[in-house]
Amino acid sequence: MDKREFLAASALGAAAFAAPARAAAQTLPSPTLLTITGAIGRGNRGPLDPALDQLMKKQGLRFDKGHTFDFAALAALPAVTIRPTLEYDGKPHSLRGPLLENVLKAAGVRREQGSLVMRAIDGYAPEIKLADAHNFRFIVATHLDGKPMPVGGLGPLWAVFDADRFPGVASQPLNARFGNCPWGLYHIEVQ
Ligand SMILES: Nc1nc2c(c(=O)[nH]1)N[C@H]1C(S)=C(S)[C@@H](COP(=O)(O)O)O[C@H]1N2
Ligand SMILES: [Mo]
Repeated sequence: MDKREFLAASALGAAAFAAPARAAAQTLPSPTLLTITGAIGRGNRGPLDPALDQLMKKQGLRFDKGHTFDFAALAALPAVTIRPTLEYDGKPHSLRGPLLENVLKAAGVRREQGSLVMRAIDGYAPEIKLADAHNFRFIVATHLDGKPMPVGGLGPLWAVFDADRFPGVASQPLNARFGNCPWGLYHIEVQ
């Protein structure tokens, strides 16, 4: 086998190896990462289960229906990439994910006024106006520098916007720009 044939054969081999892994990943059930409640559409899950929804119960959430997204459902929405300078290391990083606005639309949110409480796993829960979600083009980031974000880091989801691109925000010091950007996002209440 010459070098070209060998490379072609090993590429085929790699493809044959990767294909079943991909198929398995597609059929494996994947956990909900984000639940949206409040003024949503029909929803795809029922009320808070006080026995089994322990984190949400502990954080005082109540709802009679919700719209849930797993990673694939979020990744299936059109993604945008932003490149804000992060306060953690003072460097620009790429963040990719669907526009928050489109995630809300996919959950059947029809209103344009009102507010959102975006809740993170550590209980941090900033409230922003729906209009600001739109004006600042918030995204629900699924990837940081091309990689999914770990729980324990900034993930699995981060509601964030391109702070460098808005003069009123970019004029603030780095550590004052991201107060409305919960990392570890897992729940949004539409009010
Ligand atoms: N999940 C979560 N996100 C958060 C915070 C937090 O405490 N928890 N703090 C916010 C604030 S006030 C700022 S200034 C930035 C940086 O805070 P941090 O160092 O706590 O991440 O993240 C924002 N996002
Ligand atoms: Mo802050």
